[in-house]
Amino acid sequence: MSEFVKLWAEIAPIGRADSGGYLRFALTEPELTLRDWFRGQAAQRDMTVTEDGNGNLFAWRGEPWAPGTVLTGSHFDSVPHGGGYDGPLGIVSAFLAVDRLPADRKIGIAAFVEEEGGRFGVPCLGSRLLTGVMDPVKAAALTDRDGVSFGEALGAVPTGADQRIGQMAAVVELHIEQGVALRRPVGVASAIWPHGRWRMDFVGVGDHAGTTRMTDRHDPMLTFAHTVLAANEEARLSGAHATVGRVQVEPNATNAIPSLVRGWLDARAADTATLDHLVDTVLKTATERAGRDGTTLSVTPESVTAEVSFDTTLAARLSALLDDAPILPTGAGHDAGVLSAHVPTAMLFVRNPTGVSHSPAEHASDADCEAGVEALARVLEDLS
Ligand code: HGY
Ligand code: MN
Ligand code: MN
Ligand code: MN
Repeated sequence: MSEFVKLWAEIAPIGRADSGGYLRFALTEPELTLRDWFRGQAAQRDMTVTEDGNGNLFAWRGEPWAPGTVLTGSHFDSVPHGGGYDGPLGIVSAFLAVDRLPADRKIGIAAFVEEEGGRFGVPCLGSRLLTGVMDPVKAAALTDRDGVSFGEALGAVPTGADQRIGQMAAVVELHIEQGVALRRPVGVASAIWPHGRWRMDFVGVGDHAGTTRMTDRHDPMLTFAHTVLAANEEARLSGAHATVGRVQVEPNATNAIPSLVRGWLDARAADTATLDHLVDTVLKTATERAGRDGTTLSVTPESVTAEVSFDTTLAARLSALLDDAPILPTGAGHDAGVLSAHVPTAMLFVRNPTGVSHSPAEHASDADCEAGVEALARVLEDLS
């Protein structure tokens, strides 16, 4: 049994649901258990563990935050019923890669908090706080579905920006591929598509489903439905990606016309102009439809992320180091994308045979994961 298979078996059961997917929400019991596992792995390697005041966890070989350190790692949290590789693969691979390095190399391994935004709604929350992109007070006030705030879950207002991230020599995040471009076990990221999330609140007039004439209704579900159709159509027309999820309906009864329907638009495109056009078109259509339905729409942009172009020299250097590994863009957001504005940053992707992610069906072969560990070790050795 390979070291990877052994370590992977240790975390695989943690937070797994009957669906086969994972419910590993930030700072909830399964993710806290993974954090304990992380501390155990660090202890086995005599690595120093630190937690910043933002909920991010680190293991250091050498002095914590020592200038010139190469930082790797990823996140533990998942989307609801997401796959087990998205995030944890980068952390397990990091510990195994460190085992292959000369003892004097300064390496940090990070487990960033709330990368998916699956609990508090804002993705890459930990890396945005660390780099000063997210206001700590605003972050503390974010709430989950049960009304618990991030500040309560963390036990304090986050401490926010830590300038020491700029002292790192480089950041390298290994991640399962979320798509089907790779024909080889490992690839190198070139860019992250511009993307963002927009919270849309459709407000209508709650009423009786059985006694209210159709002509008298102001039904936000109708406006919402037209918006979903518009998002799907415009994305198909422009080659972009649009999804409406995290839907809440109030009062969500069978026999009551809702008063509120809330949905989050997740929009992404290969370039900013296409993304802007997509979002403008969707919101214009939604507003026009609301006028017809006698409902109102309010839109809150959240975590809009500009295109990330990873350091091309670094990407080319790693591709060459990895026998001309393919260099490819991704439509998925990552902590590495946030960090890339502050440190020379690279991402390695491990092949995903079906491309499926954010689903219990997400999978990568043990052989490809082991190739990922080997590649990460070579990259960390080269950079450190
Ligand atoms: O949603 C994303 O782009 C990433 O998987 N967090
Ligand atoms: Mn993800
Ligand atoms: Mn991820
Ligand atoms: Mn158009």
